[in-house]
Amino acid sequence: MLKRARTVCLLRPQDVQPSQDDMQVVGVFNPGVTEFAGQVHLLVRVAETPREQREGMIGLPRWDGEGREGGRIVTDWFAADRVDYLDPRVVRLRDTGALRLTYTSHLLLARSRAGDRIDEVTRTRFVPQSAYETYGVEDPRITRIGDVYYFTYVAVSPHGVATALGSTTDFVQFRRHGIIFCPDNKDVVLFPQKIAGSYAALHRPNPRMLFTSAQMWMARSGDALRWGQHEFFYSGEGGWESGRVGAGTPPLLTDRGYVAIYHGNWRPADGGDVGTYCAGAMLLDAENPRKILGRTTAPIMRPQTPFECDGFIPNVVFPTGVVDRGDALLVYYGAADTVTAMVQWRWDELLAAL
Ligand code: MAN
Repeated sequence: MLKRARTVCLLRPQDVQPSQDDMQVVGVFNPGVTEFAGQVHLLVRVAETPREQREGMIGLPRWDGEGREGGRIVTDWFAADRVDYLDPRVVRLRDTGALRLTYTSHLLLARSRAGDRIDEVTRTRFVPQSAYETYGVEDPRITRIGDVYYFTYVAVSPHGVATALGSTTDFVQFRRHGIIFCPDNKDVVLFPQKIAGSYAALHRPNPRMLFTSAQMWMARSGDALRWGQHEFFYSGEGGWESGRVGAGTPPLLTDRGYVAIYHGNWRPADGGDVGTYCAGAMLLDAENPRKILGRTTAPIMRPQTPFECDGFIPNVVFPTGVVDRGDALLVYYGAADTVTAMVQWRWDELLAAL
């Protein structure tokens, strides 16, 4: 495994105020990251659960925005014995068979000058608004294209788990461009420039397909809004990638090609458990990024530190953001679905491992 030059835990749930008084923050993780105006900007996923507890009941949160601005979180209460836990995050309601999340997420902006500590947790929040976001918005990935900072994010609702696109030029006002990949699809990252005339994205369609395990696909677009020309990209090679694979950080162009950090999941056969999430790296051809030139066969990162091994979902490292610091690569990730952390690698060592 690649040697980590440095690992820092940047943000914990107790560092963040809940979005409303009756909620509590249980996770601040999976951040979208970019440099803007000389500072590292992080759009952090904030997961909240209702503060109130009721005997024999479970409270499941959802956003009551009905597409309006200024929506808020309401809690639906169910008898605990009418609900089956699929894992700590997801329950099935016995009466309807519907799935619900035990928490709900929105995005919060934090800033860092040096990239290795948070200097400011702002009050800027990107909260669910549309009917496709009722159960939350999650896991943003930021790609700068020209002067526009695009971010893909997961939109969760009774319609399924889709990926939507947002954008900003100032990190004050945010535009919504709607759903770009329909349910179920997540782990969408945009490449930072046009390649052979079109934009490219990696995406991960439904992980429960009949004929295959989870696979990463590549799509193209003329305008970064309308996506098509879908092609298979990568399906993992067993072992630490046997449960799931998905894109992690937006690809970075180097003189050897695009470097992309991705995640793989190993899931125990007996189910129930979420399994272990590790990270790997890929080198992609600059002219034809569907061509994988190199790949770290062993994970470059697996859960090791206490905050990666213990938390809401133990044993998860989930890279979502990247900053290029010349001789070093800063990779931002969610650990144990609870905290935001940063790992630093030396470029020369990472490239040698590819
Ligand atoms: C999975 C996990 C969760 C997420 C839901 C909905 O269960 O990735 O983190 O909340 O999907 O997207």
